[in-house]
Amino acid sequence: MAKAALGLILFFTALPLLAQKVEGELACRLTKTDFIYDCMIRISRGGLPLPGAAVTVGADMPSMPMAHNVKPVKATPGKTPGEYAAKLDLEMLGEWAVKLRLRGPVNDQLILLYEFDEKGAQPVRRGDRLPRK
Ligand SMILES: [Cu+2]
Repeated sequence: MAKAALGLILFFTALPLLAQKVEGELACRLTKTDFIYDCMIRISRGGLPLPGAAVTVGADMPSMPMAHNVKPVKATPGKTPGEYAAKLDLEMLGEWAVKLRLRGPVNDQLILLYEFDEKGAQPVRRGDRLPRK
């Protein structure tokens, strides 16, 4: 009885999360110009590509609050559904919090922590995530 109730609770709490969870990932390449990266952003909802969103991309350095002022740019739809392209003009190498603002099929905001180096960008894996703002 208790087990069934627990199962029911898990079902109702997990289902909307799985169905709605919006996730993003970046694939970036440093261009010939210092600190300007060509980025492909992949956005999914519930594991499926999410096309048709208006995506604005900003960036900030968590370790240097107020030190940078990167102007948010609009991403353009890529060749594949759920892909968006943006050029990020970052001011230095290091760990950046890339902020994605989504409008359209979903209104959401994602913050992706990436380490930017001479080649591209790698996700920063940590136990805890930055809180959503
Ligand atoms: Cu900095």
